[in-house]
Amino acid sequence: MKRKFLLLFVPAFILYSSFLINNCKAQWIQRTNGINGTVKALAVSGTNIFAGVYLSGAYMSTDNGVSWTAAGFNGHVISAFAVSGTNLFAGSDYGVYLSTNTGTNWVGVKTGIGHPLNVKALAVSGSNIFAAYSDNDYNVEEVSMSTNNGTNWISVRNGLPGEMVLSLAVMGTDLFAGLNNNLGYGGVYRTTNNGTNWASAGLPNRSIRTLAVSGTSLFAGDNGGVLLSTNNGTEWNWVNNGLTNTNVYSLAVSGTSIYAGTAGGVFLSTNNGTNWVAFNEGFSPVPYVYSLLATSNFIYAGTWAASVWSRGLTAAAQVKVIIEGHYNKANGKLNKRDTLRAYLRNITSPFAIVDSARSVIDSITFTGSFLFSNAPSGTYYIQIKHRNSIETWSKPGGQSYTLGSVMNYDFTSAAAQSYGSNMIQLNLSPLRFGVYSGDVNQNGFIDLTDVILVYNDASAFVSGYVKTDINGDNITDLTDILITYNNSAGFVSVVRP
Ligand SMILES: [Ca+2]
Ligand SMILES: [Ca+2]
Repeated sequence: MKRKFLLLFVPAFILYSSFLINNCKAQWIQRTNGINGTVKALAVSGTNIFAGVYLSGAYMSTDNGVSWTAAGFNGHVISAFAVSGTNLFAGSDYGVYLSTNTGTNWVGVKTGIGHPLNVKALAVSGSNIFAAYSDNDYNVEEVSMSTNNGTNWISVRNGLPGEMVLSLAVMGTDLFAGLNNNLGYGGVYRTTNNGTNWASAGLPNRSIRTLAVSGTSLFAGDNGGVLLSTNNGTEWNWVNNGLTNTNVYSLAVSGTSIYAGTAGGVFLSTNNGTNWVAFNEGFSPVPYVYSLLATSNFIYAGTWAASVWSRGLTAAAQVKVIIEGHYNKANGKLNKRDTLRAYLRNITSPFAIVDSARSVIDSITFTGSFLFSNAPSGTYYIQIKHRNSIETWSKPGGQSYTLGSVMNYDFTSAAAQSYGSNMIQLNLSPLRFGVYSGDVNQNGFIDLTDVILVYNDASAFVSGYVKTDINGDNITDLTDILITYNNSAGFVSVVRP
């Protein structure tokens, strides 16, 4: 008998555990509101996110990638952006353009005379702007520099072979260029004097699609994976451990996190490339990631034919809440770690939902980590929903939320922490309050209907993860009937703003 129980219990527990883990993590969300197609370039300028969509021009988002509007270059290719103060440069198939008003207007600052320039890469080093481009008519590969925000340009390619420059990266006062391998050169080149001279910095015969800098570490990505040099290109080592797709198109750095965009999604290394882990939760299907942008709060992936995806990197809101039925007064813990959904809602009518997140409430700390991905900084009500408890809102006036900062909220310390003081006291010392349990049919009232639902399941000896198990012991019985009955006798119902 015991053996049989274990055999059933173990697979159920594994399923339940993986369910919990998946629900705790932030996920990639595909952004298709106002944008679609192949995204080859991403940039942040102030609080605006820019995306270059293949043959569709530039797009801008003012709400962390949730929605997008066209920002010029309709019908064109944007392969690179660069930001210098409030100046935003775009590298297009018609040359370099500058916007000083976050994409409202663009002025051509490096365009061909009578023929287009196909810009591949841009970089800002101090007050200097570098542009790498192909001259479409004369088929010449060129690198130019401007010291005055694009008004004048000089050629700075002395020492570079005649290969196309695919990528540029700045480390201190040095500039590195990643070359295509079409004419038998390829590799990485370095200049320490703003392009007056370039010298080889290794990796000959490789097409370097992307370069990224983290401190004194230089990362290069190509079709064989990621290479790392910590001595300005004198030596390179493959750092592909855990990189299950080595077809690398893009790299991004945020703090100590290195992200690699590949033909198999995104990989993350938090130890300077020593190990990588797949960072693909939410991708469906897993896209080719052509471009990456990591800000302090979000990471953005520009994909082949699948638009922009974004994912929150922010610290999660810590919300402390007790489900009445789950509280065990004898040991001061919860009978069950259960899932809650928290919503951030506007504080003015009609109190629209701005964001939502799911988390599991810890049975000892009564706290769940809710990672909100959409909401901008502001003041919100926190609304809590649980599968068989009364929907409960935070206290009047709302809570201040700052994107990227941890928001703490404690529903347990006082009844008045809930809107309308709509909670039940569970304990005197320490003083604890909980969310009313027993709204089995989730209609906002605990009444005879709920009591009958619990009674019927109790009569049928129902067990397991069911809505009629009010106290979280996986059995529906008299205990559950009593909790529901008491709250129905007290005419408990939802109190909303
Ligand atoms: Ca009900
Ligand atoms: Ca029960």
